[in-house]
Amino acid sequence: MSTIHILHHGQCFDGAASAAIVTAFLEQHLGLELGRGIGGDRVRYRAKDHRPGDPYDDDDFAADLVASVDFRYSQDPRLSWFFDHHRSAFQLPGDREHFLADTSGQKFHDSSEISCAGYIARLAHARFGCDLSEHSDLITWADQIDSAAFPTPELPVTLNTPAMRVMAFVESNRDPELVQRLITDLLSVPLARLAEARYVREALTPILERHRADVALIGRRIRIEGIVASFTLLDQPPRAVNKFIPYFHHPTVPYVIAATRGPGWRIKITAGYNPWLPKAAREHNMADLLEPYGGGGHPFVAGCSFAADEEERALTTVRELTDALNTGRPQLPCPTLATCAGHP
Ligand SMILES: [Mn+2]
Repeated sequence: MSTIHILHHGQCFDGAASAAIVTAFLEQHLGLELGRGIGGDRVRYRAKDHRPGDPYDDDDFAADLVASVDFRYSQDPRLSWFFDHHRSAFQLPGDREHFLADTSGQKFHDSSEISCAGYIARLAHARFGCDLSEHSDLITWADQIDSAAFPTPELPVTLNTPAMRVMAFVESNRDPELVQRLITDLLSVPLARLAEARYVREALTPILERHRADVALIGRRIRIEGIVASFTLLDQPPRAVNKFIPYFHHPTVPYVIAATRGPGWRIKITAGYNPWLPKAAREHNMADLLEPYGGGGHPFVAGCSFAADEEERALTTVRELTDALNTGRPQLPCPTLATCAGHP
């Protein structure tokens, strides 16, 4: 029996959705029976993490058919299908040239696509005449989650909807067998039922508890000065903090400055513009703002990092960034402080 490896961006909702969608595409296009009926034995999903150099292992390609989705390019001749939308897809010398020289018609990249799962479905239809509309709910959520186009901050912060719960599960799960099970389920189990599956609920219980504690903690720590909300978690163990939490507490504050701890207790300073305010109303460039501190990023979100023991420097930086954003502007309180204060 031939084997299929689907390599996908790990701990990412779009990565898992892309793995499911490419399976559905290959089933239709090649006339195979993959995910269902064979118990997933024939298809192995392999979650990939970014790392310096080549992120792939040799045995990633030890299969009869290998597809990589929502992740970096590989020049390995055993890669038969490739779909990605990351600007960072081509990092190793020769990657881009190798991709451009490909004549298989099975390798695709478009950095204007908002999700890879949506990209695969749209290409499958346009190029190969495959109809994946049976998975439209999954595709719509992948588009929304990967482009962070949430209608309100409540959605990604309260994690009350099935898709957001499945997202939280995917982002925290490192168990390869549960990766395999979840992606197989994405093909046949509606998100509403999947979010209630025992293995998803059991894994989520402690995660949601920690997340809710962080939501409350950040709510208490936030200081509003003029057009800036800032908070520091330097006394807290390193962890990824949901970047939407400040906007959940203060929906109309334009800018957020945060000091948190990352891997190795390094201090991370981030500056962001409220994604729910009009893009054109942004008056400061976050990347320019962070550049003097050795940081960088995009106009809307940027960051810099300091050594674990540079707490004084971090606090001074938060102070300076807050002042810089407020400079030349009246020191008005957050315009919706009344609303914010009444927020749960
Ligand atoms: Mn993606």
